[in-house]
Amino acid sequence: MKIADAKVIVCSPGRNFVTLKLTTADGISGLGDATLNGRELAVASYLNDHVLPLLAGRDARRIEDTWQYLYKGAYWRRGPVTMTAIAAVDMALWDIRAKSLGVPLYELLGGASREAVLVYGHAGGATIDDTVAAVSRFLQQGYQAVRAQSGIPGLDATYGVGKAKGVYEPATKDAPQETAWSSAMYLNFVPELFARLRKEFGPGVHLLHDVHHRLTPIEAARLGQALEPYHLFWLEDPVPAELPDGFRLIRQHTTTPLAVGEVFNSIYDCQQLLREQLIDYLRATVVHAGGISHLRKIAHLAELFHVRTGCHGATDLSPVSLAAALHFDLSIHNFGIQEYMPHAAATDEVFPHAYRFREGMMHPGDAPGLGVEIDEAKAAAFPYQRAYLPVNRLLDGTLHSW
Ligand code: GCO
Ligand code: MG
Repeated sequence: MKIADAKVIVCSPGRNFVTLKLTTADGISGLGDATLNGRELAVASYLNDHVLPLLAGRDARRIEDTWQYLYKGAYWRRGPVTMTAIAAVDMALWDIRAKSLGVPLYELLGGASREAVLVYGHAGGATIDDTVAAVSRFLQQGYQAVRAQSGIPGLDATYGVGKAKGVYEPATKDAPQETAWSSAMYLNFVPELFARLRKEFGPGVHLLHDVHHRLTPIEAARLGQALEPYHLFWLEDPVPAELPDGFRLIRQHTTTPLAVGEVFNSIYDCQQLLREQLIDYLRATVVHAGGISHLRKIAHLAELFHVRTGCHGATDLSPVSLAAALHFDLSIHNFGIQEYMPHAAATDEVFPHAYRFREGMMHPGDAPGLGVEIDEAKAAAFPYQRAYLPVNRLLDGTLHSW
């Protein structure tokens, strides 16, 4: 089971994806997602220039040893580029191992802990009425959990609200979009949105909301309190995630459940939040947090502190990552919810997959391995396009978190 071939495939079927394909001497291939939105080529170079030369001839079965070799061997530990590159190798090796045994990956991870995984969809609208209509469309499709974002009166563009109906893709070609932000306007508006949503849809549906790292701790505490009557499933990324102490203050003031971690790449980013029980859901994800091997360690640590998972699953995570997340979600005990944004049709054509959605739940399918392939000929028809995530400024021009 020696690794005989390794290549990095960069394509843009609707948006950019970086995919690692490893093939063993006996002809088994595995895929890993290496997409880091807006910084894709940095990971492609890390893999091509520094990792691939180390993989030739390695035993594909030695997944943990390879992980440690790439992590400790680089000397420069952690960071999104490094950890995304390691994640891609790790995913591809798990895919190969499961395929070699003829089993879906979740069987290797301890087997299914549930029948299927609960997912949440993204509803966004320019106004409260539009958001109500968007949530209602998700419920009609069978979703049991919906994230609701709405345009804010007085602000031109808001995170989570697309210009047109359909898939929301914040990255723009060639240059970042600049958006304007006012925390005061936002804080006055959001409770009204959720009051209306609860009134329309009753207590049964799970409602979620993403603040996208924009508040100070005391502002977030105020928002958490104001939203308590509408019992959200979670309030996500209330403050920028690099300061765990910020969550202590929020926690002292509200019982609204908190989620964070889509930008985390290591167990060390998570440990204080877990140990001090400052959050309820951890959003670290397979592609940006070191792959399946590392994310399992994170989830097991979280389990000790009664924190559940809620893996990031926006469309900038490729179908390979989504499949890996679904196998992971199905297998671990402390699963909470999985984010799900369906990919564009062109993406699904490039990445045929076995996972499926039914009545608000997903299942990775029972194809051997991850259950995702890449059609390289189709991928080649969609060359890379430079794209950037937006930047956000306060009304006086000060650069703020986007
Ligand atoms: C989410 C996220 C995304 C990110 C995106 C950045 O909760 O799904 O916040 O929408 O903005 O993944 O690349
Ligand atoms: Mg988010």
